[in-house]
Amino acid sequence: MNIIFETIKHIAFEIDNAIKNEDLGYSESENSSGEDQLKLDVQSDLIIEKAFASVPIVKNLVSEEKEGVLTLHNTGKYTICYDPLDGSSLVDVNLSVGSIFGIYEGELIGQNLVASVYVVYGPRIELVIAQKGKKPMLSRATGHTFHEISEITMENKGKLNAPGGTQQHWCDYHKTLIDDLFAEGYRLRYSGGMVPDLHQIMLKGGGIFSYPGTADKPQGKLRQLFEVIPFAFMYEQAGGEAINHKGMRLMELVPSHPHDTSPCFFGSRYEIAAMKKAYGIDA
Ligand code: FDP
Repeated sequence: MNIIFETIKHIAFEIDNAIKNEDLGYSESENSSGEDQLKLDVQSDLIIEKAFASVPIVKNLVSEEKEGVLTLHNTGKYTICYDPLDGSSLVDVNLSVGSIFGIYEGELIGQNLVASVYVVYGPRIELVIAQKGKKPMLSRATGHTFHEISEITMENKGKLNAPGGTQQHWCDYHKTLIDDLFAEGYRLRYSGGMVPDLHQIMLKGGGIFSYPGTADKPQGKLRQLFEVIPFAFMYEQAGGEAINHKGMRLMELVPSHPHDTSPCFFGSRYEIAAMKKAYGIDA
């Protein structure tokens, strides 16, 4: 597994370099979800594919930017599902973006995720690794080296509220949840980049990030294999919780297609309990 983590560190520097120096325009293609691809999306995807091509333990790659599964090494053990540049539409306004990696062993279902990693490209490059039975570990880059900073532990209750999805299409009980949290003193923190938004909530102790199902997107927007399950694992390992609109752990998701999405709620215990109450889910 360490070889995978080391490869991701190498990838992080290459993608950071591309973000800082390459063309920010659109490519001529769309990804599997029908979104226009930036040249940077395509380039980041290629950087990752090239890097894992020389890591025999990696059997398959599944990318947010590609349809289907790419087999690299038939004798490999792990499938890496990744979003090469999450929130890439924020690069042109110079906000933080990220890469997310879910490492699965066997069938691509939540309970087969064995580790997850994300990278935040912000004023500094930060990387968080989560493994079973351990608190997520935050590392920060200085020069071309990552240094471990600290384990991440979420508090029981936080102060931040990151509400995704178009408000116009929220259902009444979701609106009530969000309004009640603000009425309790929660502060709005939503940049439109899942990685920095979830990173901020974890590092500041807690809060809630939600991307619900809405009238226009009943299954939400965020992809199960590349975004939802890897972050659900992070939050659970940090002492938080991650559930869907029915109260099911996101780690129990069984995607039927690599690009399936799911409504999702990530938070500390207090805010997830508030969400369950607002949604009428038995505790
Ligand atoms: P983006 O489309 O820019 O890649 O992955 C999807 C994502 O960003 C997340 O990073 C982000 O949290 C979400 O979409 C933002 O969606 P909204 O614009 O609907 O808030």
